[in-house]
Amino acid sequence: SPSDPDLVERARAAKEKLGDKVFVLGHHYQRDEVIQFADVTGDSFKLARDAAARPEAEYIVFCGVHFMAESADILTSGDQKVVLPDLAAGCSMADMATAEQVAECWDVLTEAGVAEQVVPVSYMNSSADIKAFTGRHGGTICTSSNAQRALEWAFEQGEKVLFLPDQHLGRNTAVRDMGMSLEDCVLYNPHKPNGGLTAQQLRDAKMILWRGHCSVHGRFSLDSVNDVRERIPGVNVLVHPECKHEVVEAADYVGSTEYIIKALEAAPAGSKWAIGTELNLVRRLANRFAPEGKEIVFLDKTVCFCSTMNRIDLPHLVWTLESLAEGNLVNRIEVDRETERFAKLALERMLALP
Ligand code: CIZ
Ligand code: SF4
Repeated sequence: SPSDPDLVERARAAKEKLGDKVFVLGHHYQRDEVIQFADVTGDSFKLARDAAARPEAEYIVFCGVHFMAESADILTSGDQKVVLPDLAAGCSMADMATAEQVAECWDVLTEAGVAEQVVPVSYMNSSADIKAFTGRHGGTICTSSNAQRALEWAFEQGEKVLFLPDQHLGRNTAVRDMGMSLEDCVLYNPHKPNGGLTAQQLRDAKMILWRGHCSVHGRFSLDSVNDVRERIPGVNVLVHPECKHEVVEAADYVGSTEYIIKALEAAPAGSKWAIGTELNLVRRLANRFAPEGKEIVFLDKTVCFCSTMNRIDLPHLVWTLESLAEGNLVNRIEVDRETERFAKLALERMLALP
């Protein structure tokens, strides 16, 4: 159990024994029982950079999901070992775009005669293989904070963007933030021949959206928004751009995790907020801001954790820290050098965005 004093003490003791050799990263969506042992918290990109800023730490324990640990391995030095406390902590969205599917998509674009005009833009929430594909084809990575800047850059390099793997972030950024129309976007379905698109559709499109989504943010609906407005008069609806387009259109504010936190910090006492993002984070924010008189509720009526994020729990963290303290390197995440080279190229293009 989260408050099991024996487990809490064991985690504390193992961490103390490891000292500066270990640095524990906690993603915003992690459980409280894990977050209490994090040296820093943040979104996936901030955490990867925080890890790189700690070269003295031999072990980076990444409390998050697999693609995040890969990104940390790519951005840290070769001597640092990135460890994921449960290897089954994947991301269903990242899994929706495999290296084989994306290579096949590029063949489809080539046959339609458009590949030369296409610049890939891949969301941070993707495997190292997809980041490497992006780097090889002249594209960049983006986060939910800089997606618009990444797209603006990409449209300076070419006429079309292939956006991977989150259709919602791609569509919301193009339509809501950049004034494109829904007709400028087409959806590439990797499970259909030619992505389910004709060569003419590919030639006409500006945004080719990969058919991936986040199962957590995808759960919010227009009904969730209408219900909460009825339940809580005067509520401000604030959602993450991984939500469906209709939800984003109905919301009052849209932004990344860091944006959500800053908006709540700046909110006046007495204000009411319904937040459309992962539940561990929303609950922590609700508790943190309740003493300031800010009422914060989860946008949906039903609970909605990220099940893979939640795989990292206190028992897994204790096992990981005790293993490392005994000199056993467990659950290392290591990206091969060739993949790392091109994935890093794509990440560096993002870092160089204006
Ligand atoms: O939905 C996620 O997994 C997010 C927003 C992750 C991240 O930190 O970028
Ligand atoms: Fe993946 Fe969604 Fe979970 Fe984030 S919240 S790790 S995008 S499934």
